Amino acid sequence: MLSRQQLDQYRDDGYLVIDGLFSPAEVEVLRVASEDPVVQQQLGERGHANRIVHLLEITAKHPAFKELAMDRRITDLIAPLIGEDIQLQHSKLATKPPKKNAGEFAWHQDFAYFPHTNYDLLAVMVMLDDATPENGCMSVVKGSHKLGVLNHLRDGYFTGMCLEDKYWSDPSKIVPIMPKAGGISIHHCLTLHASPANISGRPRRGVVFQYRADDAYQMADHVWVDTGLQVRGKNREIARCDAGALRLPKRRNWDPEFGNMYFQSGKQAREWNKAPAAAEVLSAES
Ligand SMILES: O=C(O)CCC(=O)C(=O)O
Repeated sequence: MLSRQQLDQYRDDGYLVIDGLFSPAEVEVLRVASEDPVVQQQLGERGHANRIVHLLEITAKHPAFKELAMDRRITDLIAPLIGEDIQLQHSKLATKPPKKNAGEFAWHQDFAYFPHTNYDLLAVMVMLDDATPENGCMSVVKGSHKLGVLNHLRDGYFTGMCLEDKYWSDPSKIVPIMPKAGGISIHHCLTLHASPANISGRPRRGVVFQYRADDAYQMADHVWVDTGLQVRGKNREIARCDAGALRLPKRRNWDPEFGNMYFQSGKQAREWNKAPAAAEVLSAES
């Protein structure tokens, strides 16, 4: 259960750190799962020895991670923040290499990647190693979840990073997020956050779950294999639309899947739309 003070902190500052949620033995089970040969092979293919890797769909790669995503200690804790009925939006193992000075992740808001019909989404990061400034722990801009969606686009295309650097220029607003192994951080989907390079010479591993209220419907970006996993309560099949006007994260060279705002038309209509409209042809002829 979150205390009144924790609820107020989440509402006012847009983040929380909770230590000691999982025991050292449970953390060890997760570390062993992250050493699984399939997981290690996929991390290797993505170059985790030299750069930050977010290995997505981690709940589908080892049962320990699916159990963790559904653990009542997490889902009951976040219910007062986003509601009783909760789905997973995505999951990942977030690794930073032991190689010094690698693993930086630029300032961004998660919601800008995958806009939904409302803002009841949050990320939980379960630490498998103590998070410290040396190993590139996340930092947040306190209170930035109240700024709305900031610009992450250049020339109309999504860049994956926020372009409004004035928001992290005041050091008094930057808070390092330092849960110990077995602890978690929670941040609102609009909280600006980043993580610097790992200079510790040791790995930094965390499991990230993005959770959403079941009435938050996704308008853009990927639908992963575990997107929509019901982790608490039920799916009421109601889309609550109170996110306002949103610019969607259009990507270059990307064929969007069904279920987002870029895929709202039938195959034939898309073909027809590529040809000049009949009205345009007529006006050109006259
Ligand atoms: O792995 C990290 O340190 C960055 C995580 C992050 O920014 C995210 O998952 O959105």
